[in-house]
Amino acid sequence: SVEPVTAPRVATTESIRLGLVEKLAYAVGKDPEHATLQDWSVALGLLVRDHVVDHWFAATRAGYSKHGKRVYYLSMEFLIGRLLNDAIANLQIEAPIIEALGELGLELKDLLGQESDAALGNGGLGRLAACFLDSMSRLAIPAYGYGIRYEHGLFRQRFHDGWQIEEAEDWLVSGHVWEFERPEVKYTIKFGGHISFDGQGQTHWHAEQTVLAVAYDTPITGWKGAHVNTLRLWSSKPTEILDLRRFNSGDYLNAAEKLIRAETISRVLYPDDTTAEGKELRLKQEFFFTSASLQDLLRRFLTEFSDLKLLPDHVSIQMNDTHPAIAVAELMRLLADEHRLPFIEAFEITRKCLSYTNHTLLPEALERWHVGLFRKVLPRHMQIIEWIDYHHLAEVQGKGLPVSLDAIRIIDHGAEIRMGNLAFIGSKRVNGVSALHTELMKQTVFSEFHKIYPDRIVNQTNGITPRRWLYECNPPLRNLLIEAIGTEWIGNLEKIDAATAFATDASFKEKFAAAKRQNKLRLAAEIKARLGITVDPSALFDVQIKRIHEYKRQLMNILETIALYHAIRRTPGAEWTPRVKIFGGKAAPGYHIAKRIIKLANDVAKVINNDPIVGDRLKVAFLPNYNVSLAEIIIPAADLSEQISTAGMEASGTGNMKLALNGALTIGTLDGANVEIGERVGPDNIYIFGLTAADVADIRIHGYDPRPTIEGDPVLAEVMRSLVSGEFSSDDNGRYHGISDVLYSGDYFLVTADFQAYFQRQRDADRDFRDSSRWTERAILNTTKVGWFSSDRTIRGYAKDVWNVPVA
Ligand code: 26Q
Repeated sequence: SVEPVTAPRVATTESIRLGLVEKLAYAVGKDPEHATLQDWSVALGLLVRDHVVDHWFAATRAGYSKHGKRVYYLSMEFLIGRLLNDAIANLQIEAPIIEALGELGLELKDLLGQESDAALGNGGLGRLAACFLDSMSRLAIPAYGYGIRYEHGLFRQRFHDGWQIEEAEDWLVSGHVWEFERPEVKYTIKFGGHISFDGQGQTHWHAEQTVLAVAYDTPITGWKGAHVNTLRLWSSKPTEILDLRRFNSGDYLNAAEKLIRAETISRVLYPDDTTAEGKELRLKQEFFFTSASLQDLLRRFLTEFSDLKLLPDHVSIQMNDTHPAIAVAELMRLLADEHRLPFIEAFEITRKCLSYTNHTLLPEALERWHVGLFRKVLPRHMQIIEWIDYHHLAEVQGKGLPVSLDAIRIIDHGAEIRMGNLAFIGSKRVNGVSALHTELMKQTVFSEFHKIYPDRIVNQTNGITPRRWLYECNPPLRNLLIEAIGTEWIGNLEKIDAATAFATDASFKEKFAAAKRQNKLRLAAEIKARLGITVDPSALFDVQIKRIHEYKRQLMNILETIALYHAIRRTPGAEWTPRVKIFGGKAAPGYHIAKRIIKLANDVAKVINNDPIVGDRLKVAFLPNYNVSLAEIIIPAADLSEQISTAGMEASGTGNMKLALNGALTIGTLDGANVEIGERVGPDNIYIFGLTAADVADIRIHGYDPRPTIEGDPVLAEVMRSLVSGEFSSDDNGRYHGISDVLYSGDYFLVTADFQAYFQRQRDADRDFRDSSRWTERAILNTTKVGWFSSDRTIRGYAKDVWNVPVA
C-alpha cells in the first residue's frame, strides 16, 4: 500500500532554503544564477503550496465532516487577491522564509510583489465571498466555495489624459500556482433546445448546446492551518475538442467554432457591479456554474447517502445575491427530472437547502430576465419556474393573507422573471448585510414576502477577515498589538478590545503614531512611483476607495475638494491642515457619468497639484487600477475614511470596516454598516453628517429642488460655477456642464442636499487633526472597538441562524 502524507511538514530555515532551490530547479526549470524574481516567486509559491497541501489532506483525513453537514457558497465572484502572503501568514512560517531568502540574497516582499492579483470579482460582494472562505476555514466549517474560473478577471484600469482606459486582465499568464486542475471532475451543462415528455413520466431536455464544466481547486488555509477548505472554480470546455470532419475538409475556422463557443462562457468577468443588463452570455454563465456546482454536491452526497430526502440535513447552499438564483429551478430539475422525485417533494427539499443573501435595494440592480430569452436558453427551467410561481401563489392564496400577489409573482406581467422573487421563494433564509439594510429589505423590496414569511428574513452584518486586513497588510500595527496584548486577537478579533486600555498610554500612542507614519511613508512612495506626485506624510490622508458610483458620491468629495481649494487660494496664510485626497476605484466601462467623474477628479488634481499657492496644503491623488493589492497598501495609511453614500443606498460597505480597523476615522452618512460602526466607536470617534435614510425617503416622496440649496450656499455656488466656467477643463469648457446639469436638475443622489453638512464635518476633522495626540487616541479606539466586524463573527451568525452547522 502507498503511505499517505500523515503530518504537515515543519518549516525550518534549512528546509525552506533547500526546498526553494529544488523547486526552482525541478518545477521552474532554472538554476539560481539565471532565475528572475518571478522564477523565485513561483518556486516559493510551489514550496508554500506543499505546506498548504499537507494541512489540506490532514483536515480532510481528520474526518471532521464525516456524515456532517457541508456548506456550499455559490458566488459569481471571488475577489481573492494574492495568496502567497496569505498562506505564509496563516501557516505562521514567515520567519524561516525570510531567513532562508536572506541566505539566498532575496527579500520576501520583492517575491510577493511578483504574484498576480486574482481579481475574479468587481468589488464588495466578491471580496466578501473571499473573506467568508477565510473565516469558514478559521472556524473549521466543512465548506466549498463554488464559482467561475474566469480566464480574464476584472479589467485593468489606466488613465489616458485623465480618462479611464480599460485593458484586458491576464492573471493566468504568468502561472497561477494555487490551483489544481481536476480533469476527471467534469459535468455536462446544457443550453437551449426543447423539452419532450415520454409516456413513462420521464422528461427529456434535447439541448441545442452542451459544454463541459471542469473543476479547478484552490486550497483555502485557515488561521494556523487548523483547517483548509476548497474553492472550486469551473472552467468551460467543449464536449469534443475538434470537429475532425470539418477540419479534414479544410474548414479550419468552423472546425474550431464549437471550441470557441464553449470556452467563451468562462472567458471574462462582467465588469458591471450594478445595472443588471439582460445579456445572454451572462445568463449562461450563471447557469453554467450553478448547474456544475449542484451536480457536484449531489454526486458527493450520493456517495455517502442514497435517500435524497436527507439532503437538507447534509447540505446548506448559500446564494451570493441572485446571480446563482437559477439554483432554485436547477436543483428542482435535478431532483425531479434526473432523480425522479415528485415535483412537490423536490420543491420541499429545495426550500430547505437554499438560502439567499441580498446585497442591494437599487431597483436597477435587481436581476430580471425577459421570458423570451430565458425560455430560449433554459427551456426546462422556464417550465419549472412557471410551476413554482403557480404553486406558490396557490399556497399563499390558501393562507388568506392581505398581500399583493403582483409583488410576489416570479413572472412579472408574463414578461420578465424576477430573480429576487425566485430566490426568496426558494430559500429557507434570506438575509441582508447590515442592520439598516435588512430593515429596509423588510420595508421595501420584500415587504409583501415579509408579511407571509415573518421569520425568513434575518440580518447578518458583513465582516472582514482580520488576517488579511490587519495582520498581513499592516505589520507595524500588528507587531505593536502583539507586543501590547498578545496574539489572541488574530483568530478572535473581539479580543482586540483589550488594547482599549492603551488608548491613553503615552508610549503606546507614540508607537501607534509611528506605525501609522511608517504606513503613510509606504503609501507616499507608491503615490510618487505611480503618479509622480510628492505628498507630505504628515498631512491628513483622506481616502475614498471603492467602485465609482453616483450613489457612493465621489462627486461630493470632489466638490468639497474644490471648495477647500478655493478657500486656500483666498487666504493661503490661514491655519490649514495639510491634506492629501486619495482616490481609487474603477467605473463600469459603460457607465458614462462614472467615467466622467474620474476625469473630473483627475482634472481637479492636475490644477490643484500644480498650483504653487496651494503647495503642500492640498494634494489630490487618484491611484489607477485600484485592486486588493493596492487596498492593502492604502488602507493602513489612511487617517480619514470616506463613507459618504446617499443614506439607504449602500447595503453595508466593507471598506469602512477595513479602514476603521486600521485606525482611520470615518466621515460618513448613517448608511449601511456605518451605523453599526458608529455604535461601537462612539459619536466622538466618527464624523457622521447628513440626511438619514428616512429623510431621503421623505425627500423622494415630496420632490427635491436643488437650486435654492445651491444658491443659498455661497461655497457650493462658487464650486458649481467652477464646473461650468472651465476652471478645471480649460481645454474644453463644456466638459462638466453635464455634471452641473445633473446636480441642478433633480440631483437624485442628493449631493447638493448633503454638501454643507459634509463640508462642515470636514472642517471639524481639519481642526481635530491638528491635535495629533488626541487624534491618535481616537484612531486607537477605532482599531480596538471594531473587533465585532470580523468575518469570523459574521460566519458564526450564518452557521447558527442560516446553515445550522457547528463551528470550532
Ligand atoms: C448583475 C447582473 C449582470 C452583471 C453584473 C451584475 C452584478 C455584479 C456585481 C451586480 C452586482 C454586483 C456587485 C454588488 C456588490 O458588490 N454589492 C456590495 O456588496 C457588499 C457586500 O455585501 C456591500 O458591502 C456593498 O454595500 C454592496 O454595494
